Amino acid sequence: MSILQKRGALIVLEGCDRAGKTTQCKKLVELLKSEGHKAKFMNFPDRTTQCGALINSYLTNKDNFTDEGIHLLFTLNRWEAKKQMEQLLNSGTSLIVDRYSYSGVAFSSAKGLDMEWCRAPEKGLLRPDLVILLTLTPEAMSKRGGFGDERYEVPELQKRVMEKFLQLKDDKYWKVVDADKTPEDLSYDLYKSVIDTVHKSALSKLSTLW
Ligand code: Z5A
Ligand code: MG
Repeated sequence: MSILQKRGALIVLEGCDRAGKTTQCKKLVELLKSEGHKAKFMNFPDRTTQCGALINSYLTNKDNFTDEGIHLLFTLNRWEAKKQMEQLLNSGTSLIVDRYSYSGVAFSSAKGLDMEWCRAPEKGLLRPDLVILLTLTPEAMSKRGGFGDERYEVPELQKRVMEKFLQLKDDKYWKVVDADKTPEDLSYDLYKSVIDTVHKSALSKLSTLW
């Protein structure tokens, strides 16, 4: 008799700068682990790879690329992680991922690139089981302190990016959540959807974008 290996869920958090994506991803991993689930935090861009180092030097204004060039580097940064993600998911580890292809398409198209062109190189990457889009009103955002020094941390661009996220939203597997809560209240809210997705995805097949 074969024993069915349950797979892990691929869960992505997206949203604007300072919405609390990193904080929540890490809290969700802790909560899953505390209930006996295998879970791992991942983030994009992953600045630790060679490609990620180029992205980092672009974001911190030390280097420059064309809009098309940096778009493809962000995509490559996800392609280089695909195999490892697949192996972890198939061995039963849920991945809680801080930004993914949707940031790639939203940021590049907000800068003026054609959205279909931006989507094309993401085709074939793993499709998340759940995407949580964290939103903040401009008032709530202003309470979180000033923008940092990175290239994209300007209000006009962040506003256009949020419009692009809403265009990419697919109601079948997206959930939009107002992030203007304490970190504890927010993770309590998110955990319900996360655990539900972990249970639902366990016996389904992984699929790919788009
Ligand atoms: N980018 C792209 O163009 N193409 C791509 O394909 C990808 C990304 C993947 C760097 O991303 C840039 O790369 C990003 C998009 C672009 N540019 N922008 N903007 P990143 O992920 O490295 O950085 P970020 O997401 O923009 O910023 P962030 O500061 O990491 O935001 P966050 O993760 O959402 O927030 P946080 O670190 O959890 O919290 C921010 C602060 O708020 C911190 O002081 C916390 O203590 C505080 N905080 C967190 N939660 C709360 C709550 N609930 N209440 C009050 N205060 C809170
Ligand atoms: Mg972050």
